[in-house]
Amino acid sequence: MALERTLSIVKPDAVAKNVIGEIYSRFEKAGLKIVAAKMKHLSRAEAEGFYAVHRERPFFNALVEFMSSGPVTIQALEGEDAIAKNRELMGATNPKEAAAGTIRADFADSIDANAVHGSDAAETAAQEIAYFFEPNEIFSR
Ligand code: RTP
Ligand code: MG
Repeated sequence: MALERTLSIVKPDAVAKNVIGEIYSRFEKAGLKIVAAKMKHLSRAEAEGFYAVHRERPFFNALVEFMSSGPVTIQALEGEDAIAKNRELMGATNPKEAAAGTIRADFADSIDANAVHGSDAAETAAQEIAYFFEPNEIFSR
């Protein structure tokens, strides 16, 4: 197992539902440490840049619209197998398909408003963390 970092976002729907703490608590109980954190209302351009890999997808516009619709919290999580562990805690993209007890099963309303983002691989995790955090904003523990 490798010590990894991953980029996590609590999306606008979950911030509006007042469950930031509940979600942070799941990370901590699973052994993931929050090593960087901020709250931000993404501009359209910031959301477009973040999800640039999905630019050609039919859902891109809706995704950007949603991600810039209200404040989010952005955090870097650190731990053994952090990338896969976070994806496991999140559950499937579509909350209807998410396993019981996952964040999306418990807090997401739809495939668009699905509560959280998590990096999907080591390379994207590094890029995504660098997109939002300067090295001196990350506190490895
Ligand atoms: P995320 O990047 O937000 O962590 O989600 P994910 O890896 O589980 O899913 P991804 O394929 O990367 O898609 C990014 C976000 O786009 C929306 N989406 N809509 N209507 C659709 O078919 C569809 N597919 C994806 C979701 O909100 C997803 O989180
Ligand atoms: Mg993704």
